[in-house]
Amino acid sequence: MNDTFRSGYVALIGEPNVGKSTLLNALLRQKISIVTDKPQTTRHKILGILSEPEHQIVFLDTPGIITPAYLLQEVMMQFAASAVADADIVLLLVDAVKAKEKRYAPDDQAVAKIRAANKPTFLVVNKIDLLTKEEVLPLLMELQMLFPFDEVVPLSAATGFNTRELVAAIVKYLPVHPPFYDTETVSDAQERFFVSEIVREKLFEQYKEEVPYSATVDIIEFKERGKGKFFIAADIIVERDSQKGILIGRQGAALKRLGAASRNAIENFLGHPVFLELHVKVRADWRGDRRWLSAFGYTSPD
Ligand SMILES: Nc1nc2c(ncn2[C@@H]2O[C@H](COP(=O)(O)OP(=O)(O)OP(=O)(O)O)[C@@H](O)[C@H]2O)c(=O)[nH]1
Ligand SMILES: [Mg+2]
Repeated sequence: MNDTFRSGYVALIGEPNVGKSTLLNALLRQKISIVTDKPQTTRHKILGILSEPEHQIVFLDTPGIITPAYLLQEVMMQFAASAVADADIVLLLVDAVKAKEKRYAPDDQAVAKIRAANKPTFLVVNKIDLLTKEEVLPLLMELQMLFPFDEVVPLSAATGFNTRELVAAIVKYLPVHPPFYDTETVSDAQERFFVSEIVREKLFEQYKEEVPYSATVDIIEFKERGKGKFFIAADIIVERDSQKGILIGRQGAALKRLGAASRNAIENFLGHPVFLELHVKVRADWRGDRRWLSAFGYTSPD
């Protein structure tokens, strides 16, 4: 390594559903953070490492900023706050369409958080594939009034448009520092975390409204059984018997569908055949119980 190598932490912050996880995956050219069309998909601080010859950027994907209504959401907001605290640079993401329709400007909470952090802050206007060229410029002018952003970058995480430009802008602000992680490493999380997230993604895709929000996935067993075949047992935890019923479905049909979709995605991710066993359990009000939260991996940072 030479003395011009740059490395640092970059937090992705914004309201739910603006495309933070999609952007992380696009920047890494690899899917490490789950994406759905529903808000509040991400519940953790998810680290993704982009290593290039002259720099290493450690991205932190975070849960969308909301006013917490229960303990799980409070922990989610602590993850977002700790990402801002860890960051050398903060990216505030907004959804271009919502911002244009004014249903969605970067809300005061997110701006207040980054203002207090007093760090280089970029405004990233995502989903511009959904706007016409003529719509983009006036929108950027308007959004710049919100905060003295160091950079404003319109892009599309979905198509990849302008994502290289974002990386180039980030590199300008990165401190000179040796890489924090081995340059082969993409994340600090274990395979079993990604597997639990994949099942959670399928839950969001398959079930409506309350079930995905009341559910979490707990990996009970993860081991190689026989040659290159993995045995994975996971509990899906919900808060009430009625949710368990919905999850399982008539004669187990819904759970079977969930298992098949999850297994497929897990096999793609691991690159191995997988035997997946899912069980549904009820833990009343687990989202509001500190001990259950920590048992299921939602331990508040620091
Ligand atoms: N058209 C378009 N859709 C996008 C783009 N980026 C993300 N999306 C979609 O927006 C939705 C939300 O994306 P996510 O990446 O899960 O958003 P998020 O900000 O991580 O959401 P939370 O984790 O809930 O805070 C998904 O349906 C994505 O496919 C984009 O650039 N263009
Ligand atoms: Mg997300």
